[in-house]
Amino acid sequence: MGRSEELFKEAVRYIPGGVNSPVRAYGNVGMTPRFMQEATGPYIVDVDGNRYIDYICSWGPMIFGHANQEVLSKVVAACQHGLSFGTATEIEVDVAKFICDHIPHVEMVRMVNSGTEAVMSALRVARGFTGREKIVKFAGCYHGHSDAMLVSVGSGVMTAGVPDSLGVTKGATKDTLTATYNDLESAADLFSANEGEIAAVIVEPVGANMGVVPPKPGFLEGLRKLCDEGNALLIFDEVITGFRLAFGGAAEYYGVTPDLVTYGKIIGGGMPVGAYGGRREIMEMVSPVGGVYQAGTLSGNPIAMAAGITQLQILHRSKDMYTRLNVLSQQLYGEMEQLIEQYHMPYQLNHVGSLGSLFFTEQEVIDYGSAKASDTVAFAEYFRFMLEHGIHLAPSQFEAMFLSCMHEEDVIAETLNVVEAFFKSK
Ligand code: HOZ
Repeated sequence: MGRSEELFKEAVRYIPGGVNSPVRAYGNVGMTPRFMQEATGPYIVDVDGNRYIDYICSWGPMIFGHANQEVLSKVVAACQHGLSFGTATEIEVDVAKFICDHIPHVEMVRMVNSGTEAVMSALRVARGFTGREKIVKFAGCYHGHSDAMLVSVGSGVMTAGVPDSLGVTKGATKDTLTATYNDLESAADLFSANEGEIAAVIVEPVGANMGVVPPKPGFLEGLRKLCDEGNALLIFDEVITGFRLAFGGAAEYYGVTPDLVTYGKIIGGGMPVGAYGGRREIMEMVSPVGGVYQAGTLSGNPIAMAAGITQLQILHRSKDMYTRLNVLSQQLYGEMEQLIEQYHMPYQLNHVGSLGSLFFTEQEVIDYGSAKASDTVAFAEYFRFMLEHGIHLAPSQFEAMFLSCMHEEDVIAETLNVVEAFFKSK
């Protein structure tokens, strides 16, 4: 038995399922999780010393690869001054100013500690601003685990074997309306049936928690129009796409401007951070200026801010990093597409920029229903093969692959060799 197995046996005695977040339990790939101990560049190493090429990248933030030295040194320097003050600090102003200076649709921003918190707070602000209660979300989109958002959810809930979470009251979700991703008409129908009652539409501008599902041309633009006509706010959940598809996230990438945006881990360079921001008149609803209450002792924590601003500054000054990341991503996804064709694999590869998912289904994946049609047993076999051959993927059909700019040509080539070996074995 390896050290990972030993640790897992111990972990399940003290932590539900042995993990602090369900997806990483490996439950749906029929294995016990690998416990990781360190990571550098594109590589991650488990407690048994096995090295893998990592395509989780901490679920997105490690866009420069793991253990970026500039980020680490700023974090270490910040630690010397104390870990947390629970007071206002200069670095919070630096981070907020940097974001507002460089993201045109963010005029004010509030730091929180996770994407879940960011969404929960943004929804409250939208309700406070519009004086309305209903929210439209899309099936298969995941916006964190707050009660109101645990309806037709993607990510771990898709593989948990229950339709949605127990413990969420009907009251908590009665104002959550669900539309079909990439189906504008389904959203328009909700607007017609709930005229004057919808506060906001929240969407992952690229679905990335039911596997990667890109928006069809016109989908995001159509949502913008629906919101404008219905006097509702458009919220982009950019926890995954923010600062990844482009510095300005999916909003910049697709040229559609949301009223509010939520960010997650990438804004803290891997530290526990989230944020929400948007137009000044909306953000001025937030306490202590306005009547929408939201607070957090550790929000804007100086260590997280040090990591965050350093990563954002590097990202901004090396804007051609996005070009480079896209070239590497195209090498991976483009060649995977060729291999699928060459070996006549009945699979779908969806990808946008550095995000991608190989779906084990013959039908095009455009929404929750088509994503769920995937053969998760076949995915599990693929996952195990890849892991055994040194490639660390997200342990679920319904998560994304994340590349970093440290996934250079040789790393991609090594990955493609393993993908080809898997296809050959079929
Ligand atoms: N879908 C999640 C990231 N957006 C998976 C991470 C987790 O639940 O631990």
